[in-house]
Amino acid sequence: MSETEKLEKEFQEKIDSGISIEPKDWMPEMYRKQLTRMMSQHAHSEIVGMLPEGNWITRAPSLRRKVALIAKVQDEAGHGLYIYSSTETLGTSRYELIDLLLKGKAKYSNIFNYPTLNWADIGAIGWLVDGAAIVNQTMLAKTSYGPYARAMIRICKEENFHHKQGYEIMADMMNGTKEQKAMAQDAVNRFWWPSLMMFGPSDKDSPHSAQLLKWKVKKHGNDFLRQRFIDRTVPQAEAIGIKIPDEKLKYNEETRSYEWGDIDWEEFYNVIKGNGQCNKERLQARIDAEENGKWVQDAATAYSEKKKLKKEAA
Ligand code: FAQ
Repeated sequence: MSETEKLEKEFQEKIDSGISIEPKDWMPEMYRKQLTRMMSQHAHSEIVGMLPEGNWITRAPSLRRKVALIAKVQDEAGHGLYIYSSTETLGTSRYELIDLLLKGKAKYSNIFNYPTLNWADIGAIGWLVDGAAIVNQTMLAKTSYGPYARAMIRICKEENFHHKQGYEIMADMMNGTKEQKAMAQDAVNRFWWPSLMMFGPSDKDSPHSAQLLKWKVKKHGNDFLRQRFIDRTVPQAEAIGIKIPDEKLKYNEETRSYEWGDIDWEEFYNVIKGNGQCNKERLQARIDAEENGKWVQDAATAYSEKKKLKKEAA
C-alpha cells in the first residue's frame, strides 16, 4: 500500500467512526476541492439571497415587519461571512471565491434567480426557502468537516426565526382580505417548485452525491431531504388554507408521506446555467456592491495598516 493509500484509508476510517475532520488534518485533495466548491456555493447563496428580500425593506407594510426583515437580511450577510471564513480554512481566500462569483464562474442557489413581485413573496421566501434551507442545513450541522458543521449550528438557529417570520406573514395574509389571500396563494404558486429544486437534482442525476455521502459531507441524499421538506410543509400549508400547486400531491397512508408530481428539471438546469429571470440582475447587483463598497474596504485596510504601524512603533 502506498503512503497516500494508507493516509486515505485512515482518513476514511476516521470519517466512518464519526470523528470530525479539522483544517490541519490530512485530507484527500478531492475532499478539499469538493468542500470548497460546495461551501463557496453556499456562501454565495447567502449573499445573493439578500437581494430579493432587501428589495422589500423600504416597502415592508409595518414597522414590525420592517425591523424583522432588516434583521433577516443582515443575518444572511452574517451566514455568508461564517461560511466564507470556514471555506478559508481549506486554503482559498474569500477574495478568490468572490472573484469567481463576480466573473460568473461560480454557482449559487437557483432560488434567488426568481423575482420578488410583492410583499407575499417575502412571506413565501421565509416560509418555503428558509424552510428548505433548514432541512438541508440541519443535516449539514453534522457534516464531517468541523468548521462547516459548527457554522451550520448557529446558522440553523437563525434560520428558524426566519422561517417563523415567513410563516407568520403567510398566515396573516391568509387571514386577511380576498386580495391578500390571492397574493399569498400566487406567491406559493411561483415559489413552490423552485423551492423543491433547491435540494438539487435527483440522486440518480447528482454527480457529486455518492462521493459526498461516502465522506459524510452529506448525511442524506437530495431526494430524501426534498421528501422530508414536503412532508413537513404540506400540513403547514393546509393549516392556513394554502393550496400546494401540485395536482399529483397525495398522502400515502402506508409510507406516511406525500406522493407528489414532476419537477421541471429543464427549468432548473436553465436557471443554474445563468438563464433564469434574474441571473443577470443579481450578478450585476453584486458587481455594483463590490465597486461601490471598495472605498470602505480601502479605508478599513488603511486603518488596520496604520494601527499595525503604530503598534510596531510603540
Ligand atoms: N442551485 O451533484 P449535485 C439559503 C448544482 S442557502 C444551484 O446534487 P451537490 C439561505 C451543483 O452545484 C441555499 N445549483 O451537487 C437563505 C452541481 O453543479 P457543479 C443554499 C445547484 O453539491 C434563505 C450540480 O448542480 N444552500 O437558502 C443546486 O452534491 C433565504 C449537480 O448537483 C446550500 O448551498 C441548486 N439548488 O448537491 C439565504 C447548502 N443544486 O458544482 C437568503 C449546501 C445542485 O458541479 C434568503 N449545499 N446544483 O457545477 C448543498 O447541500 C449541496 O451543494 C446541494 C447540491 C444539495 C445544493
